[in-house]
Amino acid sequence: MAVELIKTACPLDCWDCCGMIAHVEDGHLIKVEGDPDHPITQGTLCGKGRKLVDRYHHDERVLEPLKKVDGDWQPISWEQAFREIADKMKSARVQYGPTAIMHHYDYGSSGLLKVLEQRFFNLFGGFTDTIGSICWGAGLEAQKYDFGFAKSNHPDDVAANTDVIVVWGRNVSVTNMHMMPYLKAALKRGAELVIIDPLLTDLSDKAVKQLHPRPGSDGALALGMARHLLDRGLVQESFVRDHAVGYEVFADYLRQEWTVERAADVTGIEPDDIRWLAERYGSGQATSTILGLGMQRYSNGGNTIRLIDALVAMSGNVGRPGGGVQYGNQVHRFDYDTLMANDKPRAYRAFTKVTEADEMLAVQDTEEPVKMLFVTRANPVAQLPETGKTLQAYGAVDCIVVLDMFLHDTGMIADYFLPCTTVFEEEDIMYSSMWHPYMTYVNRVVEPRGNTKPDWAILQGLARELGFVEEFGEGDSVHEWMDIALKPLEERFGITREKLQEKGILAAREEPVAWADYRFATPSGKYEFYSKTAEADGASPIPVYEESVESPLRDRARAEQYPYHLLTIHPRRSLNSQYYHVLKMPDKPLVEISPLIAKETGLTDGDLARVYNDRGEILGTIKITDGQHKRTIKIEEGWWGIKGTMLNALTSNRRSDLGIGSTQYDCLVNLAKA
Ligand SMILES: Nc1nc2c(c(=O)[nH]1)N[C@H]1C(S)=C(S)[C@@H](COP(=O)(O)OP(=O)(O)OC[C@H]3O[C@@H](n4cnc5c(=O)[nH]c(N)nc54)[C@H](O)[C@@H]3O)O[C@H]1N2
Ligand SMILES: Nc1nc2c(c(=O)[nH]1)N[C@H]1C(S)=C(S)[C@@H](COP(=O)(O)OP(=O)(O)OC[C@H]3O[C@@H](n4cnc5c(=O)[nH]c(N)nc54)[C@H](O)[C@@H]3O)O[C@H]1N2
Ligand code: SF4
Ligand SMILES: [Mo]
Repeated sequence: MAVELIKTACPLDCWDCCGMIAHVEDGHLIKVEGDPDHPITQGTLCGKGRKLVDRYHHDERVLEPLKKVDGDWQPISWEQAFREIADKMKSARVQYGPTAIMHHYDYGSSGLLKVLEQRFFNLFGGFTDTIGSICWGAGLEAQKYDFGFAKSNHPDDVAANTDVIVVWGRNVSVTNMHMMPYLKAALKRGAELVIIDPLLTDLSDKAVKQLHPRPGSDGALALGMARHLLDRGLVQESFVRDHAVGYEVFADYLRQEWTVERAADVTGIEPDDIRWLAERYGSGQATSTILGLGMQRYSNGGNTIRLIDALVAMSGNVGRPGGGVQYGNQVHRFDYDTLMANDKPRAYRAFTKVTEADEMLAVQDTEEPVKMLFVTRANPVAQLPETGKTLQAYGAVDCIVVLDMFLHDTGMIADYFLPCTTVFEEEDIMYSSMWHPYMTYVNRVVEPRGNTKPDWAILQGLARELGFVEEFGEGDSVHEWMDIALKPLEERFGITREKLQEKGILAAREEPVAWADYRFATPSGKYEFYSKTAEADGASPIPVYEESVESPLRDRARAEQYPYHLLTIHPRRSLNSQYYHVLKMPDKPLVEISPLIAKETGLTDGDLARVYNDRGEILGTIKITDGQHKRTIKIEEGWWGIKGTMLNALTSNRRSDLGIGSTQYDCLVNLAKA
């Protein structure tokens, strides 16, 4: 039997959005490889991408709809599942209105059609939405104020034109591995690499210098550099005069409140290092600032990104080849509103993901409670901060419906578990708004395993039961939905569904340098050091630095009790919580500490330690790592509570300053031998 090769794309929520080729023999999925025709990812996949096949075949994958009866799971038919869930939805709607049904969703799949969830709830008559982003909300809002939206230079531009690469809080080789060849090409050409990260990364030894700011203090670092540019006359006057608004207000703030020395005190970085990097920014060389999401998961995270944007802008590195401040790339302007039926009159209430537990609990004894919770492409029990609160709030809901493939922490507390297909068993369009502008057509590779269905088909089944299936879309409407969503891209770039199907991969934007025409998407049309939009939103109109809530400089008493910063960063081998059951993992996470922490706590390699604060505690195995910020602990996130580690029991559910993002890295803890 010949092996059939079918093109698809990796659905994982990753910067790279790789093109993939699935190998199928006699209807059986054998393996996936990278698609060499993908202009960016060029035929390579990471381990997680290759292991998507293991997720597809996994023994623990749920293949039948399940209902919890007296604490045990019972397989039921789709008909029964649809009927019972629809009945519960109807009676909640009659008694309390549609907002009694809440929807929590996240980035479990980057498929375009996943947003049909919202179409379903809108057509139902409304729901309680969960908005904001525990992932990158603060930084997105920051870039909205500064630029209009987040847009990045093309990866080729970094490879060809950058002189100084500043990787600022992005763990490139782990989370964005297809960036590596571009960085290597730039380094080979003679570009310099600077890393700004409290932790060591694989790139650390390739850098001319790494700065290790105290976690959460990057805004002060940007301010110290900005002040140095000002003092040395290294500000690009033509940019701040002709293409920006509010620069003078920001410059006054710099003059009045910031010096390099103050920035050094706040960040713990040597003043000479701050000047050194500032002079690189102001040297006239092309400097590309590659931001990750690490430093915006703090209570001051939005302003941190705005301050970095301001530094890059005043140094003349916005809109120039080899420059830019790369945070995200929101160039795929699909027509979501029509696809989601957002114009449908409906009852709508929005909670914020990061604080949804508090908001749910606050309404539970009112006339507008949450009675049912739908969770799709997310594992909030594991991934939302302050697990204790999530469990309490979810525990107060009458019925939880989870659409997923595995019985993870959230699946286990559901009342109905509806098994969905994997990327290999459905058609879709995959894109990521994080980095490159390409989108890929996802062909169906194999038939659905067992009794699984694509998310849209599950929602369609419920819509039929609820009486609005015609409006939702009957039969296989996948192509029609794609056509609706692609309309604006057809108008701007000539991208139609047929063309995408034929070509496989197309870019939503061709120009290599973001904002090269200096026509920004802000209300003024310029770069906004001073944002009236921010002001109207109740935020500071210019970016300012404030200590994060769990900073030892702000809350000394807390820092005495919990003297170490905990960074629960993204894992090398898993994608958030999606692989912990697929990988052979040790029982407990590694807790990486500096030699100083080892000395202060008396802990040594291999010790079992308690990591704790007033919110919770976990157990882990100590590893001493030299070279990371001396008061910072690293643990990779994504563990499963039901397998023993509830990592987010330690983190707080405070919101970020801008963009209702999370503050999961704004977290002080203590350590003790267990
Ligand atoms: N292998 C793998 N790849 C992934 C993911 C995964 O789970 N695993 N997740 C995907 C998702 S959902 C996302 S959002 C992205 C995230 O991609 P990244 O932003 O690259 O990853 P993070 O782990 O969030 O953090 C990045 C870096 O920020 C640093 N950092 C933390 N606090 C600070 C600070 O205060 N200042 C500075 N300068 N640096 C700080 C951390 O030490 C870390 O090295 O990756 C995507 N890719
Ligand atoms: N402590 C700490 N917590 C964090 C972070 C951190 O750095 N530290 N990072 C945060 C970040 S950046 C993010 S993005 C969030 C991620 O939070 P989540 O998105 O909730 O976490 P994932 O583990 O990616 O879980 C996604 C789920 O979607 C399922 N899934 C995959 N494809 C599909 C599909 O097509 N349909 C359906 N219905 N389900 C599907 C997967 O099986 C998986 O269970 O976590 C956040 N939480
Ligand atoms: S997880 Fe990221 S790097 Fe890995 S295959 Fe998927 S898109 Fe590519
Ligand atoms: Mo994320």
